[in-house]
Amino acid sequence: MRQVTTLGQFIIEKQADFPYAKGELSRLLRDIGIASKIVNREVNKAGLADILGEAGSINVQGESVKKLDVFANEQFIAALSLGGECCAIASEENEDIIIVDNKQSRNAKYVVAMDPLDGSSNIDVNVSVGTIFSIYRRTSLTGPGTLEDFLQHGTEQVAAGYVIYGSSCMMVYTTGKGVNGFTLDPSIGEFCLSHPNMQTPKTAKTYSINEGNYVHFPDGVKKYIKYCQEEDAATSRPYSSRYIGSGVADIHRNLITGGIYMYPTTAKSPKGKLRLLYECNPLAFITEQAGGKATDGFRRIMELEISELHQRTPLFLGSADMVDMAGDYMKKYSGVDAAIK
Ligand code: P6P
Repeated sequence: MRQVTTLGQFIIEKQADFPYAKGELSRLLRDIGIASKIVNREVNKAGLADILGEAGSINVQGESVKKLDVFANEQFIAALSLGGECCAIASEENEDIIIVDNKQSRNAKYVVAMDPLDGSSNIDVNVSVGTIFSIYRRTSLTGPGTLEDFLQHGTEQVAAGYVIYGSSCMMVYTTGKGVNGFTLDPSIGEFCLSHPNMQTPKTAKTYSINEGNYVHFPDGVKKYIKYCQEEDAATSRPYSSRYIGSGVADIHRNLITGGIYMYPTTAKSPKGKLRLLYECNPLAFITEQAGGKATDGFRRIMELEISELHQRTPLFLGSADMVDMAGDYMKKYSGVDAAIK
């Protein structure tokens, strides 16, 4: 029988890498894993709305049917609150931070930022969606968590990860010592190590961007897209355009096969669409730990100043050489001043 390492076993084994760890981070990751399994079960039933009832309705069991992003948000908040290892939560679904104010959590040393169900608009068409999470050590000393606990550079992240609810359910996370992927084995209800020490190729032939926004892209992005589309056998061009519209799905594919994901400034999103705190920083941490890069077109994502919980930023993320080249085009044709206003 092939040796199977479950997420729980792996977390405990790796805890030894942190000599002063007393298990809090391990339990926090366990709590996230539990909520992910519950969300996965509901996501897999999403196509049965006719049988199970539409969001907002009362189903035949007399239960109120929630929109899946609301359901996911509630599951992660409940798991993190019950686990007692984090003192505050920031969520894409909540305007303000959520103070976890029970006896055990009040003085817990971690805060968690999350997008509980990224790409949820794709659920009704059976496209993969994901959860993104980021864990910081609180900067406040004791008592209820504060907004300032979240306004830290991405380089201060203690751990980050995503869960992809697709053809299989996978959790991919890092604690700063590499990236590891776990696939849910429904027969035993455990996440099992399936992608140890993930490394993303330095270059590849896939670019991911919503070209419907082309007209309003910065000139540097337009020039880079044209570079990707030119014919040149020596550099395997033209590249392939792959854009699912669900960031976790696009970024997970590119992490494994190599590629670049870009969400630059657009007319509709003049500061970029994706959120720095609970989308870009965690995805950047994972990508860098896998040997890739993540910038806003000019600067390293994880070094950007953050002043608001839901702050947006442009995102160029993936294979290091591709992100570098896109950055060269941005510097040459879009200039730092033009892109940061
Ligand atoms: P658009 C989902 O809403 C998301 O935040 C990412 O997951 C995804 O890559 C992007 O937005 C899709 O945005 O504007 O191309 O539909």
